[in-house]
Amino acid sequence: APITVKKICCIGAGYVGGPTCAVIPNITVTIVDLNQQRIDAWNSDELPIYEPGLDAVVKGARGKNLFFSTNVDKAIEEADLIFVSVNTPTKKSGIGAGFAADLKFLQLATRRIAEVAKSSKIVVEKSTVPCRTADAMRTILEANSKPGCHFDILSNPEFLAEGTAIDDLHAPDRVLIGSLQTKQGLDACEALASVYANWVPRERILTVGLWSSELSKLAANAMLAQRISSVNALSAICEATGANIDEVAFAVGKDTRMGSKFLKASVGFGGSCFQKDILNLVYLSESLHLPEVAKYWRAVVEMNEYQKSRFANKVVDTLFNTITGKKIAILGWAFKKDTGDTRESPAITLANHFLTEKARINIYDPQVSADQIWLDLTDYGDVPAEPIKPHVTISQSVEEACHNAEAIVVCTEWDEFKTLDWQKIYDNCPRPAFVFDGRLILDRKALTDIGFKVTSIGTGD
Ligand code: UPG
Repeated sequence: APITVKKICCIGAGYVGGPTCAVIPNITVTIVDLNQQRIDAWNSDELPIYEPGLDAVVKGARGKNLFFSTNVDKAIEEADLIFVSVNTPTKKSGIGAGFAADLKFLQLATRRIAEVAKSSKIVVEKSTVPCRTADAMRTILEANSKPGCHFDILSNPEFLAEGTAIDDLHAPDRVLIGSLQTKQGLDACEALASVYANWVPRERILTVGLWSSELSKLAANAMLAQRISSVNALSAICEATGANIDEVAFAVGKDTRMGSKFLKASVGFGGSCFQKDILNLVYLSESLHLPEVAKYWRAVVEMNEYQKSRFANKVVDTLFNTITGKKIAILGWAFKKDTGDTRESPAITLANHFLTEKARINIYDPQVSADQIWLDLTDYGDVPAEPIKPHVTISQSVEEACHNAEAIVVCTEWDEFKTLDWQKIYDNCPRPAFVFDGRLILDRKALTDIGFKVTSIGTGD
């Protein structure tokens, strides 16, 4: 008989686990995490992550079919299907440091499942992982399982983007499930497909082999990031020639073979996924003795680093080759709008660059806390805060951040930055007043008419 999933457990209450499980209807879902503080936050009025629409979804389901708990073992025992969505950060030391993913949390979770389970389970790898991880999980589970307990491993990578997570989850372009192509593997695959079929049309649920599923996730992110690096590389050519990157991207995107999305030039891509996944792909290519392939993908990350430093240098150049002692307002700290997430945010790179040049920086972001900004500036405690403290101010509003600023640098494309009272801001700035649009969102003409000297990405004038 087909397997019916009645109870789901999700290990890891982060950006992926929380939203993905919150949208599952009709089935009891318990999201567990060892971090008591995070679970408390999920159970409170103030959720631990900011995501448009998430509040309503969580508050509508919580206590009905959605539960948050630190009792990992109980949730594992009761579930027929377990999502593993723990974090898989890039290794900081040892083999593959700086490239390979650290699978410590994933393996701990897998071992826990093997130890605690008293009945058969479907275990779903949801975290983005290097290829072959599902295989490793399978080995761990099979080596540790009790008699009568059988484990099926599925790969089910998540494609949601932060800032649009709820919409992406409600109407995904596709759901991808990878399984072993055995009878049992295919049955498990069908059980998970039936969970999604509660709200996703069947033709959007793709079923493939384990490896293909894992590689598709890395491939999707690498190819998306590659589009941004391509457009950013072209933006440098535009600046040198007088062409306009928005016009070029628009013209290119009209080709239906290309499509118009993900062609926005910027100060560089950020977020927890792109760089990490590409580096995983680079590492995989190298371990497979494919150095040319590794080099190809590595260039996407290198172009991104170049874009960030190119932009930072431009600020310094424009301010007559020195920013020492000058006040610079940084508008936006999150890696993109509509999220409070700052992982790999280009704003961090820019801020560090400005601090190295001995500028004073004023930071404003509508969703990022001062505590988080300090964690980012000190690389989570690795860099001492004392020496930079006198040079950093965290502001509560744009007006405050821009007061007396010699340069205003837009790092995140928050909608509120488009409708600011720029005249008022201008009145409080020394002359000449410089604005740097790292996201191509400002009305260049309107700002120039006020008197600002505007520099944006990918335009020569
Ligand atoms: N970006 C640009 N130009 C564009 C599009 C995006 O500069 O045209 C930047 C954006 O500002 C951000 C980064 O690229 O800094 C990543 O943006 P986005 O992909 O929208 O956000 P993520 O939440 O990181 O989502 C990516 C994939 C998603 C995947 C997730 C985790 O889009 O499919 O699930 O990473 O792997």
